[in-house]
Amino acid sequence: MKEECVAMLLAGGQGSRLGLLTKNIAKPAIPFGGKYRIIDFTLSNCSNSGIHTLGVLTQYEPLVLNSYIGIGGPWDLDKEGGGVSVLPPYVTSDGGHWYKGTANAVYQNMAFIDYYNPKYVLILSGDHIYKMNYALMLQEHKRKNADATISVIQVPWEETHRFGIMNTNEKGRIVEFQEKPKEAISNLASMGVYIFNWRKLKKHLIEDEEDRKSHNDFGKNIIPKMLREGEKLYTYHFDGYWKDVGTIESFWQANMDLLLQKAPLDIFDRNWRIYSVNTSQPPQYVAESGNLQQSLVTDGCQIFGEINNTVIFTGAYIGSGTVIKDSVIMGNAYIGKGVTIEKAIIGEDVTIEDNVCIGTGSNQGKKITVIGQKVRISKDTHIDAGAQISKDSCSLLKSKDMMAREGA
Ligand code: ADQ
Ligand code: ADP
Repeated sequence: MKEECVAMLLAGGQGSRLGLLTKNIAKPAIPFGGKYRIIDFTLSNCSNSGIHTLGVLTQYEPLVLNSYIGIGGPWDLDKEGGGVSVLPPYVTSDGGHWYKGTANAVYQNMAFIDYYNPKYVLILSGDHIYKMNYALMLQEHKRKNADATISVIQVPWEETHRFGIMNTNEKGRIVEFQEKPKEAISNLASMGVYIFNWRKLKKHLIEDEEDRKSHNDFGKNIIPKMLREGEKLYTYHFDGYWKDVGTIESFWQANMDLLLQKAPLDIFDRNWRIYSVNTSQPPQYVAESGNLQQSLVTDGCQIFGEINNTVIFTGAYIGSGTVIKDSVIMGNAYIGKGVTIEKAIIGEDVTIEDNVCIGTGSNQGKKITVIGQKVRISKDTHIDAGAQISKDSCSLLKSKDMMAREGA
């Protein structure tokens, strides 16, 4: 089988900066935007860009992710080309290893790529929210006769330490590159989206594996190595909306961005659909006592309370007298009566009993509160803004009632 371009989607990072949200679930599988999981954006981009052969490299908490992706039907990736293959680390005759770094993950799957004998390989991350036509980037890559093309975007200076940062000459050829610098030379950031000529990349992956000091990472090792050795690396300027949702703050913000009247990322765009696995749920119901403003509310929800500037996923129940603002409420939440929630992320299958307050105290409206999946918060409990509550920590919470009884 021959494909011009094969995509490899890196989805195996631990996502530790997302704290509780990635406790039992890989970052790319985290619910986003009411109906989606984070990885839907990249999978849909592939499908919409005409890329039909895709390897998804998973390893950390892969269960939900693997079963979610299946054979790629919802994204229309099961019809042409090689389709989607989920590629976890596997055991070989010399033992086999976990994916050490991003480059090592691709190195361990060179046989998969070679099977399709492609001229180009597109490397993608599973944790970005954006709509991008990779076919246009490939066109540029060919036109410049590049060895590698890195998709770039300007980021705020204070965020440069999170990214690969570079300088180019007037022709867009990369002349300097720093991975996550303390002091950045520019604010031109790598989006972690790369196109390589496969023969060249393969050579560098093999050489990099021989270097015992290497972290076998694209940003730390492969890009700097290619630059050092005089390969032709070019930038491709992306001018749309792009967000790396690797932190609680950026994840919350990207959800909020969808709620603006002129959202910077249009999910209603019929020319660039974002596909997702559909659950069959009844339509949402808004009761007479219910009130919705500037919010995304998904199938199967029953709303008796007031919702403002909030994303609510499938199957939530929101009781009467409850007021929710600036929040992300994931699937199957049960929220009782008289609850107030401000600036919070509520995980899947959470139960919040009556009269609970979430996001109070001196940091109210400033810090994001996170309630991990399957947590149950008992009646009358107050949770300060900025707290992160998991199933283990939640037994330590005391309701106002209990504190009064104990004379606190
Ligand atoms: P980071 O965002 O820190 O930097 P990194 O940790 O390398 O990204 O992860 C990139 C992707 O690879 C993520 O989707 C992650 O899940 C996955 N991943 C991480 N380790 C993996 C492993 N061992 N096996 C399989 N998958 C793995 C990178 C670049 C920067 C660039 C930013 C843009 O290094 O230069 O600016 O992406 O977000
Ligand atoms: P974060 O930086 O938020 O932890 P990333 O998804 O960017 O999340 O990846 C994080 C790091 O986790 C990477 O440096 C990667 O090498 C490491 N990593 C990837 N897989 C595993 C794993 N199975 N166990 C431990 N660490 C891992």
